[in-house]
Amino acid sequence: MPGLCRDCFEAVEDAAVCPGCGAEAKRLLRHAELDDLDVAHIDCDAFYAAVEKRDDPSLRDKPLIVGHPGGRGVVTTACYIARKFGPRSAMPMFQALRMCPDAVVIPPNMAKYQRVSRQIREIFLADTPVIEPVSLDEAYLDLSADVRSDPRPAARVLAETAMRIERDVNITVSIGLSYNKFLAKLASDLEKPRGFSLVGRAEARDFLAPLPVAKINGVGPVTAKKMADLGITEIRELQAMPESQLVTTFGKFGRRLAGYVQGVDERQVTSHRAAKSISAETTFAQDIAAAEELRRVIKPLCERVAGRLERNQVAGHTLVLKLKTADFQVLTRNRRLPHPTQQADVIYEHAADLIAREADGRYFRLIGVGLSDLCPAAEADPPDLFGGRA
Ligand code: TTP
Ligand code: MG
Repeated sequence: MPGLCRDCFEAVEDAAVCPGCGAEAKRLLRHAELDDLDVAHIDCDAFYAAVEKRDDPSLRDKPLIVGHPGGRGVVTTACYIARKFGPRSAMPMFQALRMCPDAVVIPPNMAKYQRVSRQIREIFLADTPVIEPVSLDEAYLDLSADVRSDPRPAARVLAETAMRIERDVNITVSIGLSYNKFLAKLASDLEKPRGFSLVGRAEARDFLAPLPVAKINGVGPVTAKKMADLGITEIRELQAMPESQLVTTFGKFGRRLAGYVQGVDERQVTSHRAAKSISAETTFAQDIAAAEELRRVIKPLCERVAGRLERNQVAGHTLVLKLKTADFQVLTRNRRLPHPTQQADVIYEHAADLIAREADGRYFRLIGVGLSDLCPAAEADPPDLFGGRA
């Protein structure tokens, strides 16, 4: 079976340790499809905490929590030493400190993490021009032969990239390598920290079968709850359902889901997110003038928008309210929100406020609500205000 040493990048066949540099078994990659996989997902390990440890070496061996200290604060991330005691992202700080009273707490420094993130993207650019950042600390890379001139296999390029990040940025990353984005993302999470996992075509279905449904890209808490209500908890149960049933049960997302659970994902790695918005609208059977009634109609639309934001793993920073008057005039009202959001109740609260300004007795025949200025879900709804990242 083809193999590769992650420390000296030499090919290894069946040896237990690297014959070139003596690296131990866990530093060796072995996979039947090692040279055929070319879609990567790279995610930094305990990102904010790793950057803080890098900048203050006295913290290196201590449990570290990044987050706002004090009453209502939550953990944004905990280092791997602290995680042994239980603290996790989005946990209330008082609870995390009860589990790990010796933890050092540092408030987040977003400007610094953004700088580090840019530095890492520069390193990725040496590998391929096709990079799709998902949040500050993760990105997909397309390393297929048609987008780059370097003839070395993707696995080899990535092993060197991980090393370069360790050397030049002084933090560690975990890499997932597969043949599509869905599997690459799952793979990067398998052996954190400092992991490198491969999922090939031959084992994809068996690999997916025992995983909980919440691992599926786009299955957030709302969809996971819906599945649990139907008695579906593992991917194997979705694998047994025909696509038609998935579409009936989960709407348009059911089609994508049907592919995912069989290891099929047609999404391309795209360097630039198309500028777009997510919205929902409805035309009334009879024209409406009362603000109260307009608010009642818009509520399910806000939920629909929130569901679509969640499934697309994005959040929106600008709310757009659309109204069409009985005489077919279209009004749109924009509001920049204090933070990008993915949450139905936040969308509703602002939409209801805009409705109150417009409902002056005119009759309307249509109402719509949407969010534009989309960004990765990771940047939504700051944890210190809402108790967790959406
Ligand atoms: P993650 O990649 O989810 O977490 P991580 O990098 O801290 O740890 P892991 O090794 O498991 O990848 O998120 C990246 C950063 O985003 C994280 O360092 C802090 C921030 N974040 C939040 O602010 N709130 C959250 O709920 C999560 C999960 C992350
Ligand atoms: Mg991470």
